[in-house]
Amino acid sequence: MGRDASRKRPDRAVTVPFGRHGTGWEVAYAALFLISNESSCVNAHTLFLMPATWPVSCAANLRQPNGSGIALPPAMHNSPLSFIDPDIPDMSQTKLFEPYKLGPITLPNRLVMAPLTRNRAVPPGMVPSPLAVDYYAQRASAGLLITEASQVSRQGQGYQDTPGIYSKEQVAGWRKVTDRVHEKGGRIFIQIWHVGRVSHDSLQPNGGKPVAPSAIRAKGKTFVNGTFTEISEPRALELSEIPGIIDDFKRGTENAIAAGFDGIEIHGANGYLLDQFAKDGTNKRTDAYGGSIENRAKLMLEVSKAVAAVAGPDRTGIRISPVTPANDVSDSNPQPLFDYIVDGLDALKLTYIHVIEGATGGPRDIAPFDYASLRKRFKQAYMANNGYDFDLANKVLDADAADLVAFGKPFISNPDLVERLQKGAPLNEWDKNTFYGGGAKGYTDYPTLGAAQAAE
Ligand code: 8OZ
Repeated sequence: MGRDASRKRPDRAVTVPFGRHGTGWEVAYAALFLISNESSCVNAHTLFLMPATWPVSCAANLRQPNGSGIALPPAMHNSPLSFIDPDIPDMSQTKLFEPYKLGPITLPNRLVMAPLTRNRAVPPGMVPSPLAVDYYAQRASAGLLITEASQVSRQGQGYQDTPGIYSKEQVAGWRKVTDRVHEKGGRIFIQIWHVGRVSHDSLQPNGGKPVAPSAIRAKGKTFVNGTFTEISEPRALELSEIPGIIDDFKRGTENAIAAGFDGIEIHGANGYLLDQFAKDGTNKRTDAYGGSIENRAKLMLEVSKAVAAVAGPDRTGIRISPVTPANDVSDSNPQPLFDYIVDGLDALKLTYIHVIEGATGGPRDIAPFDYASLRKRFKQAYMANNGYDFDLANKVLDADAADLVAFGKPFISNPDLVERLQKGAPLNEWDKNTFYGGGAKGYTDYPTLGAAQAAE
């Protein structure tokens, strides 16, 4: 850490370490984190199925543009006066803080809050928690907020207490979120998903099997009924069921618009249904949705087309993860597959591709892949994600290799991440024990810089 950071920062991790004695599932998740090498750069997406050996990386250096810890001197903590300190880089001049025009929406900066699963929806209706209103509104200074993944149908749910976007009650719950975010001057997209095979019978309508392109069980666990459980054996979707899946995404989009969202992000990443169809490790179909690259990419592109037809392409983005091993997914030749997919997304004129570079929450270089090829093929915005720190984010923006950069965990613990980075101020550390499930603790109670200083 920088000079006085350890003394001055409102460091929650120091006061709320792994000593929680709860019996909730957040504790179980935390245990999994401990198994997974305590990697500070493992993000929310990875805990279930990722190897245990990834190196510690980005948490502490997110705000360190020059590789050394940057923290405000005491005088700046306490004084409204600003002065020039040669040791403190002027971070407000970096490209990360420049506005960006995303279709019809002007983003005041290039920092995007990544979709982050928080598992606090209210059962049985899977309605967004009233706390979600505060949680998202607190983070409204992000250039763009992307919500946690929200299932387009009951069949599309894979984990306990994730919110949906298929019922009137869910729309009403989300409407409260979007209204408050807009009142606070923010912009918010909803991420819509179908988990496919990454689910459990007990979450499925009538206790049926989760659906997949092919009946291949994912190695790994999901969290249901308060415990970690093996992912269930899936069944292959009938060809005749596929239009229904596309309709579910379409209805989710209509509902999202009714709920006041500024746009939609399709979850095409991390080994969920659309990624399962695209990749040949999970798709062994012999019909029009299997075999060739064109056939495997078909569902992702058809869903994209359907969503864009409802929301408008300039309000439709998609998240992809060409080489991630998340949720036991793999492809024997991802470059031509994703070159083809991105050509298709470009033809649909979607507003952004959100690309998880490398293994979700893990090594960026897990497999060779030419992301510049995707950047070249896609004329609208390129949103980069995975293991970015302040330095790398500015580097890729300066090199025009990306337009936007999505950050995950730092946004969990820093509602005012943008302001903190602009000021070179210390960051709160996150408490892994409260990532998944629970209430306000670790959700809406992380202090802003102003609140932390007032409390000092
Ligand atoms: C963490 C826990 C459960 C799901 C993803 C939506 O992997 C997720 C997710 C992340 O994209």
